[in-house]
Amino acid sequence: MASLVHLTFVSLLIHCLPSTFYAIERGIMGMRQTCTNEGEEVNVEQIFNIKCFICICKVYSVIPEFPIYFQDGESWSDLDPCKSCICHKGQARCSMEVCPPMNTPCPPHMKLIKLPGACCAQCIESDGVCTVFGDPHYRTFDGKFYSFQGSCKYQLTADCTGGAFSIRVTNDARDTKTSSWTKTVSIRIGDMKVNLGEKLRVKIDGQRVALPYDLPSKVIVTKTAESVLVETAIGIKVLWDGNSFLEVSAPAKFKNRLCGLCGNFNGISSDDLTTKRGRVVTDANKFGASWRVGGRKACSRPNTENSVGLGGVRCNHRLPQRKYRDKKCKPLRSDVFSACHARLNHLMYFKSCLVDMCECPLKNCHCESFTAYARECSRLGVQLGDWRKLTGCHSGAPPR
Ligand SMILES: [Ca+2]
Repeated sequence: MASLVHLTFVSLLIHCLPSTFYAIERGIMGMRQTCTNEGEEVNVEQIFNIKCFICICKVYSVIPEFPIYFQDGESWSDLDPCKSCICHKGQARCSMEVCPPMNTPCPPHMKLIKLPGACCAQCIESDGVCTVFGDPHYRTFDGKFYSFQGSCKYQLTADCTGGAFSIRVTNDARDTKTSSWTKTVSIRIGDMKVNLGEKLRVKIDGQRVALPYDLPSKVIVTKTAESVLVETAIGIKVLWDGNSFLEVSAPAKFKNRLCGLCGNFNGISSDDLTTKRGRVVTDANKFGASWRVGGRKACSRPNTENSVGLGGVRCNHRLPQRKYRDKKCKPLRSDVFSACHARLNHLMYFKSCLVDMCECPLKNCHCESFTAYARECSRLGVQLGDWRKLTGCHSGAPPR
């Protein structure tokens, strides 16, 4: 006689602790469930493979096939720079960062920049820019304007604290009595020398190089139709048009460390005419001469007193020319540049233009001030339109 066998299952009360849940274990993937029955009590008639598991969060990132798992209480913010999350009982609880609008103004000398990996753009100290243009006029890192027509070799700028770099310029009088133009630019970064010569020729450690030139982790030199750009690994950049426009950019880490014709980069323009001996002067010629380097043989006008020009006063006796100079420089005050007038005073550029027109062995000397003004406007975020076409200035450094 057959007997009936009654299988009796053990009834088990499951009560998982907070932040845990019960589930049937199905290999490792069985764990990857959320806390749906967290804290519930259940009677189960099957004890095999029933367990309490810690609640975890399953989060999909860039690659959906490979979700990321977080333990209860674990937080993360590296999957999305704008989102920070915490795993709470199997659910990701996230808070989103709200960014200020992109046109939020920054304090002076700062720029709104979104850094890689950051959620919002933030005000970051902009690079300091020193500009040399015309015959020549200087606008220092701290925004001080002056004219200095010395025709020797000078320290334009250098890291006077750490000695990381120096930039020297040799000026040429081009057979004029009182003017000068940048002839060569010598950049030293550590033990490497980059020399920018006439016709945009570039030498590195004395050897002529073809452009573009890339020395990894040291320097990149590129050339456009009208200028050469040297970008160094320490952040110093030099742009030169081979003629009359030179621009040096220095990152904020060099603040208070520089000295030379481009000033000390301490954010204060009034102390920029500090001589090599540390005296603050008002005479640009005294200041400039103090930064002369090399011997007399580097001077192209050796017989003139201090090899220095007479600055803006030399045109005063040439009044008949005044109308012509005014006419040539007038676009700076006109609608061509009006979009920028509220952001950047054009007066110093206009005065520089008048000086450049006094003694102009080349064509279009007035364009040099226009180029310098347009580039500074561009840095301030002002769109000018095609000012070159409107003014007939086709040479010089390209606008950014
Ligand atoms: Ca200063």
